[in-house]
Amino acid sequence: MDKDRIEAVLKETRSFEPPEAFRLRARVKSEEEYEAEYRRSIEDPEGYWGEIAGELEWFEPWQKVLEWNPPHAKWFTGGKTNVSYNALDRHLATWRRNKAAIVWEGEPGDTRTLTYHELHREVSRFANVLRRLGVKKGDRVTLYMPMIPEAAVAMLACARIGAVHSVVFGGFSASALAERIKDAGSEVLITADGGWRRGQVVPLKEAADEAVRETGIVKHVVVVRRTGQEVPMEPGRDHWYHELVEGVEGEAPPEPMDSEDPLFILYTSGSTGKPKGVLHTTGGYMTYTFHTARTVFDLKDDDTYWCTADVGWITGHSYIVYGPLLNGATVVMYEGAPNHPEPDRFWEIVDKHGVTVLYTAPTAIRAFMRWGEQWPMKHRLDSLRLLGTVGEPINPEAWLWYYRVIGKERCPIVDTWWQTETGGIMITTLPGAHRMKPGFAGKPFFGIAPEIVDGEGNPIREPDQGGYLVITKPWPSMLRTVWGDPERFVNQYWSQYPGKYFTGDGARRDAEGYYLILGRVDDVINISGHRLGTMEVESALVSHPAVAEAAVVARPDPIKGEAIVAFVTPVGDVEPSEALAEELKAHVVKVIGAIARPAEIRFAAALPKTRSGKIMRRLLRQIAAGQEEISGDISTLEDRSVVEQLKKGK
Ligand code: 6R9
Repeated sequence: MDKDRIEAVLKETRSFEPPEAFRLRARVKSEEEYEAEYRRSIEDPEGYWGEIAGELEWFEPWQKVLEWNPPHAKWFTGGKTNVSYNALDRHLATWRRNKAAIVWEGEPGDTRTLTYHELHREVSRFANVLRRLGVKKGDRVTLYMPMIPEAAVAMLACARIGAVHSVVFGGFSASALAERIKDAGSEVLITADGGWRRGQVVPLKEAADEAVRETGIVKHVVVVRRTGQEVPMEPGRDHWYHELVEGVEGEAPPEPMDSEDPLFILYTSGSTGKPKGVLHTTGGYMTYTFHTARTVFDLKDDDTYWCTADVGWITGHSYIVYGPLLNGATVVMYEGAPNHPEPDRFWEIVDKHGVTVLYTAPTAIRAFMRWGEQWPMKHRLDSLRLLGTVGEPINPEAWLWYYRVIGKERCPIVDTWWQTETGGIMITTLPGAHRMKPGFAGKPFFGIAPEIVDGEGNPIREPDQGGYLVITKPWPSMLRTVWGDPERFVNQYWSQYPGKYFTGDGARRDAEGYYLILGRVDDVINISGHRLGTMEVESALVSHPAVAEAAVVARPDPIKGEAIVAFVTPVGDVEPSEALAEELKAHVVKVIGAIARPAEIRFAAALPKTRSGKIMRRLLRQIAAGQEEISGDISTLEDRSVVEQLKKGK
């Protein structure tokens, strides 16, 4: 945990009322309105969620809103629906038919706009293609794509035919992709020749080929032509997207899905070396993302909404694709880097497309701060009316900069806390209802019952006390299981405090009920808003022949939030060197992907261990943070000379 940030939050006593002009038009207009609706949602969750779900279309009604056998929840049992139908067809009967659904901009500056009518047609054509390739309801399809409209099309096409998509972030390596394809058992992979990033081609097809070779189970690879360079195509296995959809009918009946049928798997890091396939299902996820998207982002039909995440993360699933499209919103999608060709690319996009709601990450905001105010100052930014952040705690300095320089003190900021597992936003202020406190995420969303508990699971009721953040009631978009590992689902999330969902985050609540998220309390680190398990990086390191043992910790980083420091013991006859450090960094990138590249590698003849053989991570964290004096108890440390060595071991 970053103590400096927490101190800064507590020192920052200024708070900000939602601007009056915003409040008057907001969906939730006051603290009182919020309180009344919150109370109702907690006292009568079935009535509350039944009403929201009833705003969407169901082919057959549900019998029961909630069946709760902890830790297993079923929402809208017996109900039949289809998420793609609700995100597309539902709008076609209205004036939204010709409204822009996706306004896309490629990094080189090319643009495409798809109306709801056009998006429906593209999704239906590709759904027909997938059916022809033999994909059936329940089959898993892996996506490994750049940020292009076809990524959303492919997700919605899977949803349309009842296939379970598993999107793997395009920045992951071939072996990370292979691991996820195997775990999900996907026989179909959808990818592209490449994507643009900082003017370079990210060679996705190359990595996809390597992954497919490694898995041996993929029968079809569909390739979107994006970057246009020559890529090898294996006859019979590889198909060009544009050839497959050519002349295919633009209508495809949506598969009637049971409310609890799987919608997607999304892999995320946990405290073991193996990523977890978080499973989300149909009815509850649809209802919750629909309701949170419109309420938290105050979506109106004239909004142009831009979430800068990648579809490879949960934020992209819930708040680029599903939530906004279920609301018939206009969604901006951007392919590339925020500083290409210049550090004002985001602001150029805001002005060019008239973005009204912008949802981004603290790490991006800190990077913009570093690049300087002159870049946003070159643009009007007067279309903006609401700002959001997600992915990691925001420090007050970054919050205030975002508020002043980007929002011109006119736009409320929603600091949204949630997780891959929660499916949707759980804690946030509502932009027209709540006073904002920089650094505090805010209050629970409707139907969400957070609690702060001590190590024994006793609720901490007094304000301003740190503890573990748990959720005590089921909510519609909660994960249903870990794909292929139901025990891990129970052990990971429901065993610490029986009957309560354990988030893995620490938090404290102030006297007004605002939550301050303290950060992860497990071995998960957060780099630029992306989750990584320390064990994942450690297993990548020890898979290198020169490494005998490795321990990975995070140190605070001014831009990325956290950075990886790896302590490495080389095997017997290997001499540590700068070259070896570089080689190990490259090795981690090869095994996991660029986001996992260690910022620093420190060599030592041994790692600090307790007499019972446990690596003392607390101590390593202090060393990594550059602390001269090691605080806390080191009486159990087996060999004290190790500490001196590690401090020097740069
Ligand atoms: C949506 C997403 C989840 C972890 C979560 C927490 C951190 C996310 C945050 C935040 C403080 C916020 N986190 N949002 N911490 N304030 N507004 O990011 O999902 O990738 O699964 O990460 O991210 O530590 O537990 P995911």
